[in-house]
Amino acid sequence: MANRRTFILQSLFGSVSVGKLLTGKEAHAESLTKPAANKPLVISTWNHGLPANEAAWKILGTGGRVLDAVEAGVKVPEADPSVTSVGYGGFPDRDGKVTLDACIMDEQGNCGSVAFLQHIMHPISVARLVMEKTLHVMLVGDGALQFALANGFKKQNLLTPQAEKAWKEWLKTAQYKPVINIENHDTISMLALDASGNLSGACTTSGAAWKMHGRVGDSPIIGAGLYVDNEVGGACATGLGEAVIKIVGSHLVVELMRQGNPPAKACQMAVERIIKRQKDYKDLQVGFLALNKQGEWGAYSIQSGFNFAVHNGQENKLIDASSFVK
Ligand code: SD4
Repeated sequence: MANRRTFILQSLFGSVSVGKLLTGKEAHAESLTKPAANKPLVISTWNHGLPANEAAWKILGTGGRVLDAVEAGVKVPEADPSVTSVGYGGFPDRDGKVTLDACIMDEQGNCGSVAFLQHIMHPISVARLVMEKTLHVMLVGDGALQFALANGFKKQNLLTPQAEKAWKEWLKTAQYKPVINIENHDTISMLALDASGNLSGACTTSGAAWKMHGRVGDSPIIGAGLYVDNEVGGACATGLGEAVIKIVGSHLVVELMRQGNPPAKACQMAVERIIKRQKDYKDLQVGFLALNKQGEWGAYSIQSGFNFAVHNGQENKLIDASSFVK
């Protein structure tokens, strides 16, 4: 994370909603002045969104299915041991167990999810199989593991020496407090739009580091960590899952876009909903990222420091989200 900020570029789009509350009318007027958005397009959360977008683009940019693109994209940080908030190498819970949450949603509104899954490096692919091969939306814990193993996934130790060392360090005080923008919660959430205007999304995480054993966050909850409606757009979340679940955040952002709000404004309104409800908002981070059917995107977070990666075929760059607390 030390070099996160050195990579950050502020784009024209990113500066649209910086530092002021826009009324619905103003935000709409601003969105009309934006240049025509490109399709296809892929966006994802945090620094690890850059390599994830590259992998997604290989499929999206060559006319592949948008669902395949988002799955391939988020598999990159899932397999990267240096990303300590997703998949292999993710920080464990307070008992030293790496437990993973993931979900995926396609352009037809189909969705699949796994939660509290252990020992499987690619929970996103298990979530996709839940969607495609079962009558259910969500499998958790041992049931999800059995399903994965029955479908050819390999059981692996996901606790890397680095994550184990960090956990043992944490055990010395064993104090649980989510740390804003620090590695203990940096989910990858990805949204993509293909050339013909179809949307899909994926979200995968090891959740909050040092969480209680059995804790599930927003990331595998359809409507909280991710939501895609092919008529309108998609949205996804990062940050403290409990705060996102309480407002069913991603579904809220999509519904706000349905009412005519541009993506950045819809994300901002959802953050303001959290701020209104959570007296302790100064101590927590939540960021929303959204993409509409026209290829317009936007983001907003409670605290500064949330960034996201946008790949439009010409460039793949990191952008700072605007935030409520400057
Ligand atoms: C969770 N929302 O488990 C996830 C963590 C996260 O950025 O998003 N981190 O609460």
